[in-house]
Amino acid sequence: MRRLLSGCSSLPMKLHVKCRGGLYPLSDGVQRADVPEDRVAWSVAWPEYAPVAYTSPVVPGKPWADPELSAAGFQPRWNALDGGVDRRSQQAEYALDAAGAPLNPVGRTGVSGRGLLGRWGPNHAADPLVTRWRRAEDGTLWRHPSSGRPQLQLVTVQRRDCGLWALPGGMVDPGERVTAAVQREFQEEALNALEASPERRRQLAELVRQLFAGGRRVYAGYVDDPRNTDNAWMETEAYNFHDETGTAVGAFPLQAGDDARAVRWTDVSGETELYASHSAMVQAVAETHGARW
Ligand code: RP5
Repeated sequence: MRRLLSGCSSLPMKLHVKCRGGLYPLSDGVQRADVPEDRVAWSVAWPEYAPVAYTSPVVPGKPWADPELSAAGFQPRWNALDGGVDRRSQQAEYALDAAGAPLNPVGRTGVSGRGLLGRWGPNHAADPLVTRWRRAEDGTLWRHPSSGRPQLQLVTVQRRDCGLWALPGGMVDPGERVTAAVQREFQEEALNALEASPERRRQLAELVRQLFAGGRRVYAGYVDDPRNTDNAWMETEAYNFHDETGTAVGAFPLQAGDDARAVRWTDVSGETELYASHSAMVQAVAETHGARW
């Protein structure tokens, strides 16, 4: 399914592939109810649909999580900015089910509740795509032997939770601007800023601020994240920060931190397998730059 989002590239993104079928991540055996492709959409009537109810025991009581829908005093403003918490979807205005829970705007996932996600409805993230050109040993652009196209390299991190390589993104904190979150997450995951001295942290922040000043938004919307459920799902805003000469990012002292186990420059191509639907975002960026895919 291709999505065309205003102000963003059209992404060749398949939706509900990674959040449908199989075991729910880190759940100790919670099996998603089977949802055939032609029954993903809520518009297809399916009275017998029986998703497995699951909210991970790690969620309740966390500062980043909502309470249960029935909790006293919890009166969320759906599809609206709710204090610091943005409950608006970039995908579509969402409906509520009979119990008053937001319904995943893309469709069924085989699991109800929140799974590993804290918010009912959209859980907003920010993702940086930091790119440079792959270069040959003599410093000239490397070109693919048959297509003659140059190739992008991308900063990726290995996630601690599943071991997959991913964009170094993360959740937007309540009240935080997305452009600030994308810089903060890059510093924490790809530069290990949380363990740097205050002086070093300031230097890293300045390096990132300079490169990220020229960022371009490449996607805003739903993410096919394996944690998604019928009532809680990931959305992101992704920005490309491209260093044409490679001189600015050459100064980045890549070091994994926070949720990242490892960090590296990855050569980008159609074989690049990444977490959730990150590959589709990378493909859009490669095409924009006329790079090999
Ligand atoms: C993905 O999960 C987003 O695209 C983002 O990269 C990530 C945010 O979740 P955490 O890395 O904070 O778990 O859906």
